[in-house]
Amino acid sequence: MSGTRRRFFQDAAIFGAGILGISESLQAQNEKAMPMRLRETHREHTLPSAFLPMTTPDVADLPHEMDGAVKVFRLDAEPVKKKIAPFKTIDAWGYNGSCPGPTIQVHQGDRVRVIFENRLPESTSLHWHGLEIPIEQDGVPYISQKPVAPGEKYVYEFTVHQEGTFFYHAHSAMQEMMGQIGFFVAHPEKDYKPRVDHDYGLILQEWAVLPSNTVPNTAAMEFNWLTFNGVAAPMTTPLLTRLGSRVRLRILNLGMDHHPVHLHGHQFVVTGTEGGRAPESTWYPMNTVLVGVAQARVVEFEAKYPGAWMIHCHLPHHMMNSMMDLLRDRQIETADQTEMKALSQMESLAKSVPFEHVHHAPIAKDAESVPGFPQDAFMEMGMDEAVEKPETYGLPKNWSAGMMGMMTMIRVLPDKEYDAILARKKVPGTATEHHHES
Ligand SMILES: [Cu+2]
Repeated sequence: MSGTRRRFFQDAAIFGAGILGISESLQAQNEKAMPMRLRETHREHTLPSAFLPMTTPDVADLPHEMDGAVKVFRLDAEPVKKKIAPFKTIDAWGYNGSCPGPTIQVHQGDRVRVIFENRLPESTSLHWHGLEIPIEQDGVPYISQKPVAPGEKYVYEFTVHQEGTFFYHAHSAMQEMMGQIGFFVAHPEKDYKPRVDHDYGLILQEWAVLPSNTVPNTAAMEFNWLTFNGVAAPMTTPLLTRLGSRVRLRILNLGMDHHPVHLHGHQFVVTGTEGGRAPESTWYPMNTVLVGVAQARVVEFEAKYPGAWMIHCHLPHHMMNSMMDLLRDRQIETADQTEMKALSQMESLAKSVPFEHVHHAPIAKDAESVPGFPQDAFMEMGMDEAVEKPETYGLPKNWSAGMMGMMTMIRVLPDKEYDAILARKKVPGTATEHHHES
């Protein structure tokens, strides 16, 4: 098949049009009308498969060594001090100093060995969620193995014949709620079509941590801290995308609630689940996807519209940070206060945290006379400087006052702005720098 003809078939498939119905001249018009970035993407489709790793913002990848043809990973379960907001650090449990644990990325067909060490004060194990592997690798205490005692090692080894978004976690309920989970992504032997330019992963977790406490209450049914990849907004690192690129988002949930995750300004299709890639005939447009407990949802979309677009759980209580941590026993008082009193209280609290700024949206002159007031007034806290990083460069002043809880943003940036942020990142090739140049 000639190069032109191959591209024609691929483009026709990408546009979802009947191959026989498209003439070469119409195809040429389509290419002319496409933004430059999309045209580049199409060209990449004809190249041999280049590996585009997933980026897990705020969580590192787990490196591996090779032992012959076996990929060898080392995972240590251990307690982790985790800063989930500028004014809140909790005592979580995780792996290799990280909560959630570091992301494991392999390829379909890989032989994988995980040398696991338990540095927790109690027994544990590792379960490979969604993987079709022999029963003795399933990581369930007493059923498929003896629990791994504190100080002990255990070696898991299996061949990954699937592709998709999987995860590892302790197979002990309370340990799961202490944070013992991490991504296990199996990239397909042959690239998915259409290919994407950006691939991001988010792990959804919830925590019940009382004010002045640091240890999550794993038996609680009400949660006051909601995180993406172990941090609450505005500490979540924005996802950078190039205008005109195709984006994949893998969203993984392990907690007590199902989370309806909503994307602003764009429609997406669900291209996969925790079971792997979904056939294209099942894709339909949506912008809110319910990610149930123990599920993964993989969505893809074209980043068509420039801007800083929110992605967040839409449960109202999951779009908040726990003010109780700041206000403690004064919280009830605050709801009954005049504007001046509430404001001065917030300002003095902000200084102790430290925030560099307290945002205060205007209220009506007669606000105090309206039953129900205040609701969200006084609660917004700007902390732009406290959470500043290259990925937040160029956002409007006080942007952080609008970001709380299980929330992050996708920044759709024209090339010049995208490249300017990449240039600000000190160590290229890590964190969210993942654009593949070819
Ligand atoms: Cu939620």
